[in-house]
Amino acid sequence: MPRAFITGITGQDGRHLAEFLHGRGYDVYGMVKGQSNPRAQSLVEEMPFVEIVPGDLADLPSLVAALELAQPDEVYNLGAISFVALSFNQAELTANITGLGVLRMLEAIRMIGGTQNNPIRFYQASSSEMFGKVRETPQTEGTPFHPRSPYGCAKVFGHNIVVNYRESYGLYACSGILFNHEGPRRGIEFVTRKVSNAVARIKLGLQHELVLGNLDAKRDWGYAGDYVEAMWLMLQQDEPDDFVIATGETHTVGEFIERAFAEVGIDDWSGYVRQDPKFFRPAEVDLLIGDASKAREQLGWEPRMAFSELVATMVQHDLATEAAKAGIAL
Ligand code: F7E
Repeated sequence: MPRAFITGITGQDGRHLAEFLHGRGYDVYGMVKGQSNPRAQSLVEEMPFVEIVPGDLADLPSLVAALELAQPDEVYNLGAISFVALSFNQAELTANITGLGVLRMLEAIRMIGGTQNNPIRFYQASSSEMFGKVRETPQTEGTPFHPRSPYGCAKVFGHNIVVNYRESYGLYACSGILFNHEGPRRGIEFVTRKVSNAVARIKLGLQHELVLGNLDAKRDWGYAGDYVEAMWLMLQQDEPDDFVIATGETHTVGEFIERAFAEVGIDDWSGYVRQDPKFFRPAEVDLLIGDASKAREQLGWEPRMAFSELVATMVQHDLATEAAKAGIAL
């Protein structure tokens, strides 16, 4: 059985990827940091097939030990401080984990290596946040980077060091430049899930207001379940390369809100939404829209879930979950 090692396994993408790889017959190892990590406990309950391995992206020896234990064929580095807003407050931590963590993982792979005929293949979770103040629209693999947050800066470092290790040491290392990808497993701090959850609670009478920041920012939102397949496809090619993964459609935060309220039959949502400067960022990424032609042509990858279905799926999931928690029959 092929063996996969995933950092960030307790996050949205980690869980989707673990499920996907398990379905393809992989033995799945997931790196979890810290002592008595509650997210690890819930992962074990949700996905008992995952073998938990201790390790921390801030600690190179722990990464070497984790790889020695897992003996993977494929390593997926999804671990990061991934919340852009937080990265402004914890810039050094973000640089260390989201940026230097990639370097440490690559070094650990060089040390363990895998066999010469079967070297470890490495996937890095690069991000559309690297494009930041975009230099061209839509963004492709060739678009210059102009990050707008400590998170974006750290991801640029991670991306460049992957290219450098590929060119310097011949590692099979790929970066997926993933645009925003969402779903019911998205953390509540991200705007889509914050909105879907609040809309569900407002519909159920459990909440009366939704407080947000910038409603004009535009994002290319896809479904996380579709995007993990692209990660895997990148590691099945003859040669390692980097790929943009996106839907090619962009929507404002305001449009997401509108669609989410419409899903529960509320057409005039203005009375429920308030803006607060505390949710605005020191520097914003105004517009993202990706061109995934290379992934379509070379990987045969396509996004399956459209924007309206994504919003509906998230709202319906949150309606069911919030109603069950509150003992409300739908
Ligand atoms: O913000 C605006 C906010 O936090 C989206 C991460 O997965 O995707 C994600 O980064 C937009 C921004 O995601 C609120 O200003 C308005 O313009 O959901 P988000 P993100 O920053 O785009 C990329 C590809 C990654 O790599 C990241 O790891 O929504 N916005 N009001 C708000 N955002 C939040 N979170 N909360 C608000 O109240």
